[in-house]
Amino acid sequence: MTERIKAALREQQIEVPSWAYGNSGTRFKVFAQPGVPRTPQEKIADAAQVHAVTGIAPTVSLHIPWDRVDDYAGLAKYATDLGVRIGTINANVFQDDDYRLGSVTNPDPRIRRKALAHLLDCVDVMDATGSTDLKLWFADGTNYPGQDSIRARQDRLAEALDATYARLGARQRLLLEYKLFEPAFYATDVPDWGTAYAHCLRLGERAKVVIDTGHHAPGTNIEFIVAFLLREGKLGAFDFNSRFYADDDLMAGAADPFQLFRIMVEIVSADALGPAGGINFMLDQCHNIEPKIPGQIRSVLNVQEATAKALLVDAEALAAAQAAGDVLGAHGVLMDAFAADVRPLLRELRAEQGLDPDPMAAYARSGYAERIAAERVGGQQAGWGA
Ligand code: LRH
Ligand code: MN
Repeated sequence: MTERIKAALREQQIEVPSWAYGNSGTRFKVFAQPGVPRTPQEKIADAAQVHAVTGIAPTVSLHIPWDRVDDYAGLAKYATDLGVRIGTINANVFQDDDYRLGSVTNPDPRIRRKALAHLLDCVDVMDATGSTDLKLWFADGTNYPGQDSIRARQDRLAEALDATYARLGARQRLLLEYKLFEPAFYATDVPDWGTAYAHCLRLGERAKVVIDTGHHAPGTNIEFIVAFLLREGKLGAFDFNSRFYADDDLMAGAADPFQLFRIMVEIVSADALGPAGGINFMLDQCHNIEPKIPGQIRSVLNVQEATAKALLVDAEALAAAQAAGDVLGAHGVLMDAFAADVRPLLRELRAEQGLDPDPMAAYARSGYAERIAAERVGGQQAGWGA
């Protein structure tokens, strides 16, 4: 049992977002922090620290233009020299004045062409970095009933998705992310998993859905969506974070560790944890007030702990209780696994991998935080540039 669990955990890979290392906040305030990166290279260097102490965060997602450079192949080399790889490329068609009424769904064909051009540019970036995943999240939507035709906007969206999908290389995937609301407050053009799923079905095999755990109405059973999309072979990735209210982008597992566990139970029971499962497990978070690199380390550990607990579920006993209609018995099997303290097992696993059993302590002892605070003086700290 323990060896099986350790073998599965050794395969686990979590992708961290470059933007988590930059300044972030809310409309009320973006708090600057000492040592925050000024360049994509410095963001990647910080992400490499997370992989160095956890051993399970080998890839970094980029966001274009936040991570724009002249030489993307050079940036990919810089990453591999630090022991990590560039992962998913995120397009950004939500921060230009032209996109006030939408990007690919905008009533104005000139603006739609501009937005599509950016999506295609992001595929060029993927060709240069060797990335296989293009992640598309659209802020597109309306604020007032009647503002635009819901149906016409779907036609425009489909047109842009078709053109982007047609541009992809054979090994490349399109990951479509949905979100219930914000920044649109009446109708969002990709508001829920059903809309994303329908577009991905039409597009083809290499179009998959992204589940951002902060993008649902309160009370949504996210593990149901996970189980359903897994069954359809249409789950491509997660944007893990947690929330108490809306798209709070807090640390994964911080607000609701039981939900993260239930999601990983669906992943493990579908044997979709390893790279062969084709699911990209990403973090999508903002460390508005807490130190960013330790925040990322804590988040990676939270996903690892939820996964270890999910791997502890006695699948045989669960199936037997479910088949027998033993409601409390079946529920109890899951709760036993959730109640388990997997931290000793994870410390042992890290020691066996030549890592410090306590990644947070290892990072604190490294002096990296003090070094970057001293070195990174002047220049423009990275942020969302909103
Ligand atoms: C939108 C979102 C999307 C990213 C952005 C950073 O809320 O989840 O995944 O592009 O955050
Ligand atoms: Mn997201």
